[in-house]
This record gives sequence, C-alpha cells and structure tokens, in this order.
Amino acid sequence: MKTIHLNQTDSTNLYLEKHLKELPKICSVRADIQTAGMGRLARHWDSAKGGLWFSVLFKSPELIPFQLQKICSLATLNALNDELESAKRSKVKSGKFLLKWPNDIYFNSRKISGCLQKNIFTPTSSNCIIGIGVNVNNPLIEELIKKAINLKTILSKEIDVEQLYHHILENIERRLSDFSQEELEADYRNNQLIKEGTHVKVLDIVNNNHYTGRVIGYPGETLEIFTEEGLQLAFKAADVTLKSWED
Ligand code: BT5
Repeated sequence: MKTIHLNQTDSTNLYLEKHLKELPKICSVRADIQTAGMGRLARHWDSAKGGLWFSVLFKSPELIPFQLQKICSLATLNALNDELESAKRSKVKSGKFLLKWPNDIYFNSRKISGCLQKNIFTPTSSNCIIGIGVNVNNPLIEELIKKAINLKTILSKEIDVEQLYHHILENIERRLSDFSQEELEADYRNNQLIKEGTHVKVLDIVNNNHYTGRVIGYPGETLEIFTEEGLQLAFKAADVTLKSWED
C-alpha cells in the first residue's frame, strides 16, 4: 500500500479528501501532528506529537464502508494485542483491549483508539476514508486523563509509532486479501467490550432522546437493544452515542 508521511496537517481524513483525484486506489497517510483532528459528530480529536494519526483511502472498494471500518478497527486491535503479548509481563498493566461499538478501542474502561469513517461520492465513483487515531507516546490533556489512556502507559515503555503503523497496515491488507464475512463478524462480536445482555444507555442525537435497555447484538451496521418498556430498537452508528454501561 502506498503511504504518505506528513509532519503536520489539519486532519489526515481531510488530506485524503482534498487529494482524492491524484491518489491510487488504496493508500494511507500518517501525520505526526494533526491541528484539527476530528472525532465523530464533529467532535474534536486530540492529536499531539507521539500519537498514531492516520487515514486509509479506499477508492471504489468492493466492500461496503462498514465492513472496511470493522476491518481497520480489528487490524488495530490485533496489532495492539500483539504489542501487549510481546512486552515484558512484569511491567505491563493488567487488562485487555476490546472494541466498543461502533469502532472505539478500550483498555479496561479507558479509550485508546477511535475511528472515523467518511464516504465521498463523485458522479462516477464512491470512495471511503477510514481515519484511525491511537494514543501511543503522546501525553493526554487534563480533561482526557480519566477516560483515555496511551500505549506507553500500558506497556511502561516508549513505542515505535512507525512500526506499529506498518503492523496495522499489514493486518488491513491481510484481512482484505483473505476476506471472509463470517470471520469478520465473528471477530467483531467476540471482541466487544459491551457484551450481549449488558445494560446500556443510548443517546440518539437526531432527536436528542435517551434510551436504556439491554444489548441484543450488533447486526450489520446497527446496535439493537431491548428496552425496559419491552421495545426492540435498532440504532445506526452515525446517529447515536453509547453513553454508559454496566455488567
Ligand atoms: C472518534 O470519535 O473516536 C474518532 C477519532 C478518529 C481520529 C482519527 S485520527 C486520524 C483521522 N483524522 C482525523 O481527523 N480523525 C481521524 P468520537 O467517538 O466522536 O470520540 C471523540 C471524543 O473522544 C471526544 O469528544 C473526546 O471526549 C474524546 N477524545 C478526544 N481526543 C481523544 C484522544 N486522543 N484519545 C481518547 N479520547 C479522545
């Protein structure tokens, strides 16, 4: 896969969007610093030096965007698990990396990685950009310290960001070339932090309503819950935030 390295940019997602025409069918851009890193629903993504901030462009892909997003998140999760496994046991914080629907990665109850999908349609093609942010050696700002974590803290050592990046890209390429829908769905389900049956609160930003209930599952692009009132509801990732949970 072609890769581009930038010292600084506003957002790697925006960079790919701006250069869409001249880029190959699949390529990735990484920046040391993002000055306007973006989260979902127009939220800010803190992107200081030392973190891994990158986006992958898929031009006219054979797979649908949500499959690509799952592939990228699982590729990141697998690379993080490999780092955990190869680190010296005695120095490593105990815990697990897991996905939080739709595509965040958590270590215990703190977020280490987020994923942002953007679809771009032209008169002749549909394209998908998947942006991934991973806290690696970057310091976390005060307001994130309680809810986020970086890999350096988990492993008690400085991490080679470039090596981690290439490991993730290799995982993405392998998952694309050996693609199996069944395996993707099974991996996605088995690595969820919020298991089926867990009590959750969902904030629907379209109508600004909260819903509480138990998770039924994550079919396709949705989160399905069974509410206390006995309703079965399905939410699309683009419309909601999964607010809180308990076992
Ligand atoms: C996400 O949004 O989790 C998607 C983040 C995607 C970032 C990548 S970096 C490369 C590419 N270029 C971009 O511009 N973006 C992508 P969301 O689920 O909306 O989470 C955003 C929320 O996470 C914020 O409101 C903060 O509370 C929190 N947050 C911000 N920066 C964070 C960080 N570095 N680590 C953990 N949490 C953070």
